Amino acid sequence: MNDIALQTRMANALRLLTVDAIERARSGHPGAPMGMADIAQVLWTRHLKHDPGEPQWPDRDRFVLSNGHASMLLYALLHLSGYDLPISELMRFRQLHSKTPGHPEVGITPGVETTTGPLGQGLGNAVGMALAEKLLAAEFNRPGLAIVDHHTYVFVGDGCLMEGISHEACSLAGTLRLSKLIAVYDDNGISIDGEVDGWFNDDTQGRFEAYGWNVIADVDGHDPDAIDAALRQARSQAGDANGKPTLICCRTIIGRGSPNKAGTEAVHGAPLGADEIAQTRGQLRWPHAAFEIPDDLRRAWDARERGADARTQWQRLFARYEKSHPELAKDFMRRQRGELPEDFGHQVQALLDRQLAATTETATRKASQQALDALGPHLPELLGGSADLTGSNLTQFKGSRSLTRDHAGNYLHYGVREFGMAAAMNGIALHGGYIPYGGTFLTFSDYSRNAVRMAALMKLRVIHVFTHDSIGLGEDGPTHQSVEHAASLRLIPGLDVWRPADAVETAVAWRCAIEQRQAPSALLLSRQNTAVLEHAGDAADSIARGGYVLRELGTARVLLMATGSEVGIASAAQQLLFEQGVGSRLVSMPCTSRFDRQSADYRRRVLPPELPALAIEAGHPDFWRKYVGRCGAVMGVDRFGESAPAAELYRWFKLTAGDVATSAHELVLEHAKAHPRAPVEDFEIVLSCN
Ligand SMILES: Cc1ncc(C[n+]2csc(CCOP(=O)(O)OP(=O)(O)O)c2C)c(N)n1
Ligand SMILES: [Mg+2]
Repeated sequence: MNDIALQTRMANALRLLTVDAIERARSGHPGAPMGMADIAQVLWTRHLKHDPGEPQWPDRDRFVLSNGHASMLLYALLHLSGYDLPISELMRFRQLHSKTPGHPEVGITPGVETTTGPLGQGLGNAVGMALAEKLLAAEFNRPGLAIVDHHTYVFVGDGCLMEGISHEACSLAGTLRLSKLIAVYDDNGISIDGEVDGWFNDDTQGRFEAYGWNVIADVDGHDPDAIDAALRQARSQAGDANGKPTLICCRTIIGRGSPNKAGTEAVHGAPLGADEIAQTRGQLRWPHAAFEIPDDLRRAWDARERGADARTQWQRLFARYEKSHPELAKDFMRRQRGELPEDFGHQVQALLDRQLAATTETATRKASQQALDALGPHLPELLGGSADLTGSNLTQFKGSRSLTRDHAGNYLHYGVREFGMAAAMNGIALHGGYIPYGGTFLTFSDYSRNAVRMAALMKLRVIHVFTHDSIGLGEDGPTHQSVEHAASLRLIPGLDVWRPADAVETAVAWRCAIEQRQAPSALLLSRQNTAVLEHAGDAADSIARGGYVLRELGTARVLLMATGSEVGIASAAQQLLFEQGVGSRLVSMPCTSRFDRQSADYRRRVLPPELPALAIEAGHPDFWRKYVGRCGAVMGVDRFGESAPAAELYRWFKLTAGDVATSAHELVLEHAKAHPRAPVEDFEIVLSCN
């Protein structure tokens, strides 16, 4: 297709759908869609391999709109290409429960590959997608049967490239030579505050070349032939072993087509207004009413036939692959569906049996490695890694292979790039074929936090291994000791935060995280050894409920609830209390969100409201208030830590078994005072129990 006039009209269709939808919603960002319309038209009609009738087809190209505020561009593209996104949905842009939310959201609009809006993260997702493609190709392709062979295209704006994550993600992509990653930079010189020259004056070309990227500079982003040539050039080297990712820098005019606002920040994020839209129609010679697209343009845009052809071709290829490699083909499809191998349950059971019989104290990070050692070899889809803390996070299991730019593998040394790692893991999960997990210290979860949040929003099976989870890490001191992190991660809706107490709970946490297909998990693990706890035979089921009665000692007058390394301490306190004549119940709460999802009846049975409750966790106490109530008590750490050996810190912060027993006593007394009919005379109150 090289009819320039037709292409310009096709791009103008994107522009007008954008401005009309935004005007109708009285909200949105017309600037970037109008500026990138020509680029989008060329990419989507001449290069992108996609099938609107089958948006999930495995070998489609991936398209990511990292500058997600340009969402109307994507909706217009999907609509015109023939996806199940009728014009009525474009007319409901940004309205409650429409298929056209404010920023693109995966799972809501067919054809949207990832949720974008937090600038820079889409680029991080795209790096993960391109990596998944490269690894999957290395694993599954056979001579003459390249069943995995697609590109990842990502649009980025100035904002994406200003964000720090773009450095992490692009440095990694260059290092790993992700040659099928093609980023298109909307170099319009404008962001919200105005001309970016005052705050973004990098040599972008030099920067990306230094990362090991190909850079195609100075492309006129409004010249379809120039854009096409750049895309061709980017694709031509994409299959080479030494190929590089490509950045195409397109000079564009933000809001192009708007006579009075183009080229200014005024068009970035506000409706043009009726007058300006009328003038835009004039300037673009667009005689059609709002939401009206002439038939010839509809035909030119319609990608259904071309898409179905491409998919059918792939299906034929896959049928041949299936014939010559039936086992591989079966495994490929299983992994695409996100299903686990048939023997997964058996492997988990064997691990659980071993851990239930174990008698040595172990750190839960070590128990996590044992779980990986047991399960990893049977789960080829596990794709692990760490942000340069492999030896501390214990994330690499026996027999797993480190991948490099030249060798495939199932373990990635992400380098010191926590946010980049988390965003890439989201991309890997979105791509399909892998279950990504990655490690860092819990304290640095703050660095990755928004990507963890995005995983939860997108309902992705991504597993974060956060070790060194409290003051219990000891000598590294307050910079490394988590205080508020467990509580604050638990506030992310849809994220299961596990803080297992021993090897058995750790094994169950891994099982649940792997089986949980529609949500991310964070495993908070100790550096220091934790006690060996005695479990009932059906422990695995109880643990999977997120909270359960671990031990009842005597007739309970007080309820102790704890997580992670503090369960052992609470258990020792329970013993002390018992010896002093105070019965208690010990509840382990390895995953509060799972506990919250249990029936009200179950929750009441585990935490009977009449029993005064004391929560113990070496972290911020506020979170536990919802479980202990106004009359309960919480023992935690509400200030920053200190540098010292772990045992000394537990004494300093009053989190020893003796401290817990003392507090439990006080609570029992207070409760007795507040509830005079409680039978306090039955047992001896000992106030000092050191
Ligand atoms: C992480 C993050 N910070 C801030 C914002 C708010 N924001 C949305 S668009 C934008 C400006 C982006 O500039 P640019 O990428 O050049 O977009 P253009 O104005 O060219 O469309 C900002 C600051 C955001 N979406 N994400
Ligand atoms: Mg800009």
